[in-house]
Amino acid sequence: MLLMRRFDEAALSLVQSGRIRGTVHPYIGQEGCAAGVGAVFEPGDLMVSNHRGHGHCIAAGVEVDRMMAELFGRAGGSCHGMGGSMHIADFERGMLGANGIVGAGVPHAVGAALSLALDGHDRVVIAFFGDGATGQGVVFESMNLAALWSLPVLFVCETNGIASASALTEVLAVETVAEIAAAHGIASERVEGADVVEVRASAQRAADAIRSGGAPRLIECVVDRWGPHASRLAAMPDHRSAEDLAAARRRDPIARLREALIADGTLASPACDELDREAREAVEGAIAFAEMSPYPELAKTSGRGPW
Ligand SMILES: Cc1ncc(C[n+]2csc(CCOP(=O)(O)OP(=O)(O)O)c2C)c(N)n1
Repeated sequence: MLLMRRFDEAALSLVQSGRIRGTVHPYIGQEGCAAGVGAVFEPGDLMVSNHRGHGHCIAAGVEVDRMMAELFGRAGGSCHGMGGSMHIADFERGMLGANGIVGAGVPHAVGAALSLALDGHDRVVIAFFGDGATGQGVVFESMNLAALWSLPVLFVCETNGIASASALTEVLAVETVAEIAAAHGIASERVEGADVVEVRASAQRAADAIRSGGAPRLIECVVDRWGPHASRLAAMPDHRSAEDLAAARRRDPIARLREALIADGTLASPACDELDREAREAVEGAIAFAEMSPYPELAKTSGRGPW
């Protein structure tokens, strides 16, 4: 979680200071979900991500050096600098790709799961998506096929209650995404995303059921995003109240875990600080790696350039 937090704080400031171009969607506040679900991700499992995908990539084990080089558009990136923040993929780690089109990764996960099922593997495909993706018909179609064919998909919806500028309550006819899963015959659990221990336990139950030949499952992680929807040079307006944002910050999954670890004697405060220092150093190292990495040679990657 610390690495995810420090990575995205750095990404945000790199865009705002103009050192990198494009847009990044900070995962700040939602780390409990990727860390909890990622804890049950095993070698051979697969994952698809969305536009807010840095935390998911870190959970899959993608190296932050290669992620940062991707943000800098450099050849050392996991997609040789040709993907950028919203298209980080690393097949060796099982990360099939982030995706800038809302909802579009979900059918990829179902396709990958069909392939695993046909080959007889006991692997799981984790599909991260946000509550806003439920406005996309393909998400319903994907759930339907996964349930109909008993495919090994763990759908993970990160419900932060807002899709860019649209509140979930204004765009969804039901109250929870778990209800959508139920309508497709998919068993689900709704968990507090700020409680990484609870998320992990829920993910473990779901993954065990899927690996033992069960049908797909869904976890709805109720999370908070208190950072901006996206970092751009010109800030976007945020429609949420200052009180709501302050309350979201108070539910910080990292602070919560730190307090719990100190309270039960697992880690002392200096050890927690040390972990944070290591995360900051890893991100600083990733920036140095990215800046030293050359730009991709377009002629080698495509006959006509990247577009
Ligand atoms: C098909 C499509 N429509 C609209 C957009 C613009 N857009 C980018 S992110 C986003 C909000 C998505 O909300 P959600 O899936 O809940 O994820 P969150 O940003 O809340 O993490 C929108 C509308 C897009 N990228 N793709």
